[in-house]
Amino acid sequence: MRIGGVLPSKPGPRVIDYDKRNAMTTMKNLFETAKIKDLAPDTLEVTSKTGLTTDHGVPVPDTDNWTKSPREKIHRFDHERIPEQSGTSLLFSSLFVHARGSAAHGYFRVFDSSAAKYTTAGVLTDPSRTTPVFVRFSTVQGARGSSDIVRDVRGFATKFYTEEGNWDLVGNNIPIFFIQDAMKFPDFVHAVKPEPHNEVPQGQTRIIIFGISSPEASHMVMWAMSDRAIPRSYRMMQGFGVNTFTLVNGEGERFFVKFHWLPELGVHSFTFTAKTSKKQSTPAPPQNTPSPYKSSHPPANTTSPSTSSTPRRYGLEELVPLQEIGEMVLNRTVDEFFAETEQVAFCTSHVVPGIGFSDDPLLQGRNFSYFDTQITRLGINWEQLPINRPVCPVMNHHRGGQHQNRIIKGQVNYWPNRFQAGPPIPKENGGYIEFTQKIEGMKARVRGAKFGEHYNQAELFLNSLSEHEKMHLINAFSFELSHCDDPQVYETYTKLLCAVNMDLAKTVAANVGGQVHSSPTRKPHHEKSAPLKPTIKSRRVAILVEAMKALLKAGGAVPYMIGPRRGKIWPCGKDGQRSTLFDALLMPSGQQSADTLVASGRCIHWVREAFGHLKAIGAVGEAVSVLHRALKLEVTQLEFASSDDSAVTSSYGVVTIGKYNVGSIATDALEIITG
Ligand code: HDE
Repeated sequence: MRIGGVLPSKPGPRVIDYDKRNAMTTMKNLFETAKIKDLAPDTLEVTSKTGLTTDHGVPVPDTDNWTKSPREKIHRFDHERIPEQSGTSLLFSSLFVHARGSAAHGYFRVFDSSAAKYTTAGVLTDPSRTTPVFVRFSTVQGARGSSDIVRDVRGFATKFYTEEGNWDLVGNNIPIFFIQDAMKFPDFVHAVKPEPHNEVPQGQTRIIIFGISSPEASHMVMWAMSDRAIPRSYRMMQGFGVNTFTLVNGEGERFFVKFHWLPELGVHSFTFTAKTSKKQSTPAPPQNTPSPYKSSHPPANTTSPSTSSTPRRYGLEELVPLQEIGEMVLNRTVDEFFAETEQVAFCTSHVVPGIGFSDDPLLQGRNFSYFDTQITRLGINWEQLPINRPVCPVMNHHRGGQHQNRIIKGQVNYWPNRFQAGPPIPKENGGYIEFTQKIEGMKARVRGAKFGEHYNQAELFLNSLSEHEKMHLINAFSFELSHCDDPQVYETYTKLLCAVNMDLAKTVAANVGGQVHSSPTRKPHHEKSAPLKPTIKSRRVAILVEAMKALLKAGGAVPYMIGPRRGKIWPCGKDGQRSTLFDALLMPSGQQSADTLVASGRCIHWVREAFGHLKAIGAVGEAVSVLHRALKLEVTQLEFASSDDSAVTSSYGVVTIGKYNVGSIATDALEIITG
């Protein structure tokens, strides 16, 4: 037995052992200081021979499937974080995942009581109610101070302060998830977060690393590599409850439901590849700070289409149509980031009467994990914090704990008691009743057979993308995989892609220098979902007017840009806005204007950069020559319209418009911009 930490009762005189000290200063021993030796007994190298056990040493045969009892893995995960060190101050412990966020206040209202056939929940059925909400949007992987425009899933967590208590709908902007059982979550998060030995990289896609050994992630990885993972703003992305919940109506009937948010402004993405995110983040205006925001909230027994040209989720929407039942408006930003955005805490287990849970093993695990994690983050009384507390009365017999704010008068803190004080509330008076159901079958720690198919939906997602979206996806896969130096990663992943789509697998393999496979590992179904209606709302379109201004100034005129309302003109030079900050670029016609643009190195660079970042580009009449000058080195096949009225759209997303057809500019521009 080794006994540590025992000090001699009387320390003797300090004797310096010169031989030992000299030995320690040689290069070899510099790495073997007394401290390193001291730490050695506590250091364990993980190898293929060090098998898994619980914290109390019992061998573990399965870490991926959830049963109610062995919760240690999730428990440990929930309490993994300690307060974050930041500069000279200690910030309160950040969320482990979803650490970087922005939040806003608002309200939710249903259009009518049509959902009453599914649920008794007043928040979903009573049109006379205005339910306050607080929504926190977030990225998943990065730490609290990381960029919020990286390729990542976005969190979309909504707290409804209803008359019957708080309902937390803790969702994401992608309708599915990487794993099927919550028990895998700690492994998944560890794999996508910075590496444990050096805490890098920060806020970057590491999902493929996890995906190589977890084919169940295939569908979600497709979404993560698509433009959906680089939303243009939190105001322009969908939200999904992801898990299946249940609704119970007045007759006691139960329905399965998936909750969806559809943004008024449409679903838009940054059109850049991962490598350009730095360019995008530095000078960007606060794209992701919520401003008045409007989205509809259609809980229904279905998934829903989105409003971008990206596809529907499963094709199930065709079978069970979406029902829009209400609208959420976010109209107020927070007064203090820490007190509101940082301290807000959500729990999937928080539902109100009329809403319940399915048996989805992901949801069941989440119902345990969120409450548990808040205990570490905010303490056991976290629900008393101003941003978290309900707007309806709270009374129970829970007492004490750190930071207890409430002073409860009276002699009893238990039930039943002889005063009948603090009695349970029966169902007739609004008490929450669990849905009663008959259950039969085996109880075993295994994954059900229906969880075994991983590629059909991934293929459906890919098939449903438009051509330019496919191109973005291929670029994203190629970019991410070419940054994995270990051939095992890119070889395994391109092989896995053969089960999704052979063309995708071949192109990516060729791009990353991996093995190009010739035969699919699965029979493709070739199905696709209908695309969704695009919208130009809120798109930022750059119009290159620099040349015209210069021209007018040279002639002694005082140029004004006149439009139906006041707007801004930004310089495109070194200190101005980059082309990467816009969704599209339009260059007006005019010979002198075009000549000035062609002569300006900055403008040419601007156009090239826009093209390189896959922006929609429109050129009218003589401005086509600017495209020639800027792009001819890169694109030989680019077609250009002659100077008549026609418009030509090339497969590169560039449209050129005839000289005189001013009327068609808006239509064509709209078409290319919305893809
Ligand atoms: Fe979370 N998740 N999660 N998650 N999650 C957390 O809770 C967890 C999952 C989501 O803005 C944590 O308060 C498990 C799916 C959002 O405050 C933690 C599993 C979805 C947020 C946690 C999942 C989400 C979180 C970390 C099972 C989409 C941020 C801190 C696989 C529906 C909420 C915290 C905010 C946060 C656990 C999976 C969304 C650790 C065990 C699926 C939006 O408790």
